[in-house]
Amino acid sequence: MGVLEGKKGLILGLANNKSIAWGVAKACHREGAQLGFNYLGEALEKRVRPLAEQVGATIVEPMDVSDDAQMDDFFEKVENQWGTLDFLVHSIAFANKECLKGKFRDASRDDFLLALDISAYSFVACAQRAARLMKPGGAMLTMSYLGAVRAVPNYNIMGVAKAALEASTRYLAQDLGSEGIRVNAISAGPIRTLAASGVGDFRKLMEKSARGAMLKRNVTQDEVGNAAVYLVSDWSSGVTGEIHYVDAGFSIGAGDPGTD
Ligand code: NAD
Ligand code: 0WE
Repeated sequence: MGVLEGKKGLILGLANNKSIAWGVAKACHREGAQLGFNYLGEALEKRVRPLAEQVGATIVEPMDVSDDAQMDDFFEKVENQWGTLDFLVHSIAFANKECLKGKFRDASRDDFLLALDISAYSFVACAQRAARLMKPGGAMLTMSYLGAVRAVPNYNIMGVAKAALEASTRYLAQDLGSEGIRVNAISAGPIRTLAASGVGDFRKLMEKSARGAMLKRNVTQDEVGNAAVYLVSDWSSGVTGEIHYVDAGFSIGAGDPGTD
């Protein structure tokens, strides 16, 4: 009997079988959860629907998190089909590609607002709609990165967005704590996904991160998935407002692999 047996959960941000959301989906399905997904646009529907079917999804609907009307429609469908919700996993980020290289200071107002809107505010927008469907025991989870708390070369505006996302995690935990709903984040080490493939020199970053990690390797989508199961399940019932690192120990080190 899986630890998520009888629970219904949304996994937002599945793009393909390399997505962190896919690692989370497989782990949650293995543990007995009933799952629902969104997709961004018709191009991704072709990829997302077959994956969703593999894990027996009962909801697969479009939602662009930059559009309040699409968000309302999506959560209305969830309410009509499921009535209640036990957990939500937010695995969504976006910034203009040109912002992930060169100088942070070159970001325009629109670049800044877009990155913060899609990568940070969208978690708040999901939380306010999901909370209405949750009973005490509900749990929400988002995906962050070390660039929230350290200056990582080229991560730039996304680091500012992740800082806002992590602070939002704490304030949502404060708001929803009295309703018995927990809110946490995973800070994952670098993983080769669609969002990472657009990034120049990602191979270098992966190599450096493996060398600097205590485990001398990088983490996988499946490892993030297993940690996600813990954070959305009753096993973590005493944990909220937490940023849980799944980074093979990179962040406890000096970040400089030195001469070893
Ligand atoms: P991914 O490309 O597979 O997932 C990103 C998702 O965001 C996609 O499904 C995309 O459709 C969705 N998205 C973007 N804009 C959207 C919008 N307007 N509306 C709805 N959905 C939108 O890449 P991933 O690496 O799995 O990223 C998932 C999360 O994990 C992100 O928050 C990312 O910052 C975080 N993260 C990634 C890494 C990494 O190295 N890959 C490390 C730590 C954290
Ligand atoms: O959060 C991320 C990536 C987020 C991301 C990626 C892209 C690429 C394609 C957001 N927006 C876009 N926009 C695009 O057009 N990560 C944690 C992975 C990542 O990205 C980096 C990293 C790491 C790690 C960019 C620079 C430096 C390090």
